Amino acid sequence: MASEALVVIDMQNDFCPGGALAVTGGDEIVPLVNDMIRNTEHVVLTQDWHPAGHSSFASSHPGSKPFEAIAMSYGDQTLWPDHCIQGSLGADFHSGLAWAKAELVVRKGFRTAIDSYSAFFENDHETPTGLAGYLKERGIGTITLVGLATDFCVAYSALDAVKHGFATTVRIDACRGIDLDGSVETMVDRMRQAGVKLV
Ligand code: VGL
Ligand code: ZN
Repeated sequence: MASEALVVIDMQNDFCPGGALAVTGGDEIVPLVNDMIRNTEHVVLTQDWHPAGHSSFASSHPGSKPFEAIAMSYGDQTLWPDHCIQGSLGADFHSGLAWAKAELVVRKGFRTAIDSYSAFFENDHETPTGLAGYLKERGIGTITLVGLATDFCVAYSALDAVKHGFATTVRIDACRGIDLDGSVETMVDRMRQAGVKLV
């Protein structure tokens, strides 16, 4: 029988207040996410995990500033402050997150030349992370997504989940967004149109 999983996206220090790419209210959702972890049988976490000098960092492109977009071989890429560097404190999960129960941690963004918002594909929309195969092999057909950030990693993960045929819910109350130029509204619309259930 197909079962379900909770996928907790990027609940890391750098996306919480005080972090390098802080999402407003990012830490507020920790208690709710913990309740959901407690109440779901299968839990998967993602962890943004960049090498120093990653190509998504504005610091790797002289003359560019964080939050500008540049053209990469795989399409437009927003540039970010240095964040979630492999092994750094900023890349650790929020200290209040009840992560111990997780059956899998998917790390993403570890290739210098390409960013990865989605838990399923890198930003070329081609290179798989392995998560779809893992879930399918485990008989998991239904997923609920929570975490950071609504308009980037959560949204792209949800869109790819639907493409893979998973029944996909985003618990919007357990997410917080970065919101660059209305990107939360844009991505919420895109998710709804794609058939993601937004609760
Ligand atoms: C994210 C920007 C850069 C996210 C990760 O988790 O939404 N956003 N890296
Ligand atoms: Zn990142």
